[in-house]
Amino acid sequence: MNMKNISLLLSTTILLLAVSSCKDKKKTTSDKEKNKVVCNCPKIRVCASKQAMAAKKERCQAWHNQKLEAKNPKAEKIKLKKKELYLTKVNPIGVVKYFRPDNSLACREVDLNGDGLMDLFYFFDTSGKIKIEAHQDEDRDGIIDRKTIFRNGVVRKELFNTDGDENTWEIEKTYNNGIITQIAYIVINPPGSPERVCSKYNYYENFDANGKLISISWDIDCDGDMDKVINEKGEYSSEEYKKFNLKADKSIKARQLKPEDKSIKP
Ligand SMILES: [Ca+2]
Ligand SMILES: [Ca+2]
Ligand SMILES: [Ca+2]
Repeated sequence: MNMKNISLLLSTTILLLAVSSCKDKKKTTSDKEKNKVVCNCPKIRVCASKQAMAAKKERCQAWHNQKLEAKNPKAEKIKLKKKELYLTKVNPIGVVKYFRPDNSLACREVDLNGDGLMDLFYFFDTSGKIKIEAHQDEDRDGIIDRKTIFRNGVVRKELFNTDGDENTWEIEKTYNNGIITQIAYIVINPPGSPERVCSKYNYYENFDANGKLISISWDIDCDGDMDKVINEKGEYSSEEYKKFNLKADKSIKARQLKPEDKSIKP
């Protein structure tokens, strides 16, 4: 067995130990503590559910299948060819590339910290040259925390996952030619609101063509219509709302945007 194989085996063993260690910890947790499972794994180890790990391993193939199906539901599934690129002896799998049968690049996966787990996933168009999406797992739990969508190779949207559920994105940033135009959030409504958390975006920050914040609006009763607006004039304007693609409640309250009013989140 050469050094490369030994280090790969060692890394895999460490990973398996780490996953089983996290699993064992969960098993021994009492009912009372079910919601606050703490993993004592050392930093290099990874605490993630089996499902999240499996999804991470098959992310490229699954994404490719989804795109094919969206174009043509009857399209035949294509098995991508995998090519692993070993960077160093301590970094057993640095980059993995997946190719279509015509040899165009479908995905590129990157292990940023050398723990053998992929952290960054790039997905390419059928030419294999233009990036369509990038997914990033920022805390090595197997769940994607940030998704970037490109148009003509330039960032169009950035989606952030703050609740560990990849089916919902809690923050959405929209760009026009690389300049921010809107940030949509799901924020907690004030006490006394009909619903404290809406199922869709309920707070928007809107920017002008230069990326300057000019308006903030908030739907506090989750009906999809904005109830509060803060803008430069301190008045509700239906024209302005149309521009931002937002609807307003009849009783919408407006106040003036002050210099200290800033984006609530980065
Ligand atoms: Ca994550
Ligand atoms: Ca989510
Ligand atoms: Ca509303």
